Amino acid sequence: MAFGFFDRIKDGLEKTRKSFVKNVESIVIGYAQIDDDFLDDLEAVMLTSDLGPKTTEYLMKEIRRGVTEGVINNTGDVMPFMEDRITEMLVDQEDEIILHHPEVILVVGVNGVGKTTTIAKLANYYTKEGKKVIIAAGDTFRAAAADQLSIWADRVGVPIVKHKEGADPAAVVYDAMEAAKARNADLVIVDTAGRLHTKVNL
Ligand SMILES: Nc1nc2c(ncn2[C@@H]2O[C@H](COP(=O)(O)OP(=O)(O)OP(=O)(O)O)[C@@H](O)[C@H]2O)c(=O)[nH]1
Ligand SMILES: [Mg+2]
Repeated sequence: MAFGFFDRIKDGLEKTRKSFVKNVESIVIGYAQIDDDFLDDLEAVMLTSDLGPKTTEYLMKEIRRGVTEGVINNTGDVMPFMEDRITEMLVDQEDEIILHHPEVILVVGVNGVGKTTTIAKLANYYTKEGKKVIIAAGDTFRAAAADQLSIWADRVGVPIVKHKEGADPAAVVYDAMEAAKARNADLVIVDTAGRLHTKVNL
């Protein structure tokens, strides 16, 4: 079988996963016991691996508790402990996200952080879950942004609502909501132009 598009996504994430695991393992090997330096290094790896400050803070709290309660006795116990905690967190998030009809996910963020790519992943995930998804090309600012999203929409097999470059993003979202209601869609995922907090006009 050809090395398909989803294999490439899986492969891409695999590299991130492997480097995270490798970095944790190298700290585990580097320290004979759990001390403050070990915990500091571990925290740094989590933050630089993009686990995010909230998740990192939660995991560090859990790990410290694990150490105090004697569940974690040496550095080798840390990785399995983290795996369990992370699995729990992911399972907890399996809850139904569609509370409104249609539900809207507005994806915002700094330029180039992966908004459009993440929308494709979300659209694929929820389509496979049996949800009816529509995506809205709310990034009318960057040339070719709507084309990029259209390619993803084709690959995933979901309809896209888009206007011309430079159009009012709110009008795109309005049309997407109308389309979602007319087609009885479950989920509208809205792409937006990348923006920095300093660009007031965006
Ligand atoms: N390694 C890796 N690369 C990613 C991931 N998500 C997106 N990318 C890449 O990052 C680059 C930017 O991704 P986009 O999805 O276009 O980012 P964006 O936030 O929509 O960008 P703007 O619309 O320009 O603000 C592309 O080359 C993607 O292939 C990811 O999870 N891992
Ligand atoms: Mg984008």
